[in-house]
Amino acid sequence: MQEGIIIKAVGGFYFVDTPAGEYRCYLRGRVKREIAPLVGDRVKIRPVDGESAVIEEVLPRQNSLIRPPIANVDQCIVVAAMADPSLNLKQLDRFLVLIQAASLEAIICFNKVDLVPAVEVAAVADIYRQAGFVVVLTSVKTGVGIETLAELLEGKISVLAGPSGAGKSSLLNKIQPGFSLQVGEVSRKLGRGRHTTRHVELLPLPGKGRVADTPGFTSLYLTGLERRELMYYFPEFIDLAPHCRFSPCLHWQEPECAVKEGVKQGKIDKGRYKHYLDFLKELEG
Ligand SMILES: Nc1nc2c(ncn2[C@@H]2O[C@H](COP(=O)(O)OP(=O)(O)O)[C@@H](O)[C@H]2O)c(=O)[nH]1
Ligand SMILES: [Mg+2]
Ligand SMILES: [Zn+2]
Repeated sequence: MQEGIIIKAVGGFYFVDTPAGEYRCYLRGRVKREIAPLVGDRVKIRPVDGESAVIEEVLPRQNSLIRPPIANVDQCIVVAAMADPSLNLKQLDRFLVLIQAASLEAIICFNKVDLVPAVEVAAVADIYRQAGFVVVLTSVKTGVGIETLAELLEGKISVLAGPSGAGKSSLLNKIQPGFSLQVGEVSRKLGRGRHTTRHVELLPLPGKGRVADTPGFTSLYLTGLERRELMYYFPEFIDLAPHCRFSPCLHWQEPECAVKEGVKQGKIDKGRYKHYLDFLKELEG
């Protein structure tokens, strides 16, 4: 038996990467009844010949996402362009909430730093580093930050998220020119047409990492979240919250709230706090 990882599923077959190479696999009936394997699943396979094998067992999952359907994801990189399309911090904060709610590590990549003054980039990066996130600043055009991003992807399974046009495909092509992923605006027709049998594939990165070729978190609705849960996805609130007068405190209308005090004192970014309140409202409905 060999151990490997499912890197894509096409036409009823599972393609499994193992130290001995890639196998085209099918499922044993018994396994089929127990679990529907996902891309990213670690599996035990029994080779039939040099190319094909049978999946005998799906090993326990660390986690799984529904959209895209993928298992054992370590982290999600949110790619936000500094310009073109213009930077939307509320959307970024929304991504950060969704990623953390899915129990994934969130990393922020501000791309296209070549398009705006360096002080502007530094100011935005500062907000998110202060809040406790890992931030990487990149430009596909100048090459700055690409190596740092590549290092963050090493040895991990990653999903990229972020608006169309932010530079997700360009960044991956820069890290691994062999990918030749399509760059530029995807036409509406192509993106939504009925020919988009979106299959997920894990692409191999230099340094043993893998990255899903489909963008994660395409639906940005905060449905399914509890209002009380939201605050946990604003890591900069965590140290202050124990000092609030009320417990639990929603950090909204309560008096003597340490988080609101933190906003006044500039310890917490005003914009981030506003987005927190916006999301809280959204979850009311
Ligand atoms: N100036 C500049 N343009 C970039 C950069 N990265 C990507 N682009 C351009 O932005 C557009 C969208 O890139 P793409 O990779 O398709 O974005 P995706 O939709 O997130 O995959 C393309 O025209 C790229 O050439 C960058 O760092 N600087
Ligand atoms: Mg793309
Ligand atoms: Zn509070």
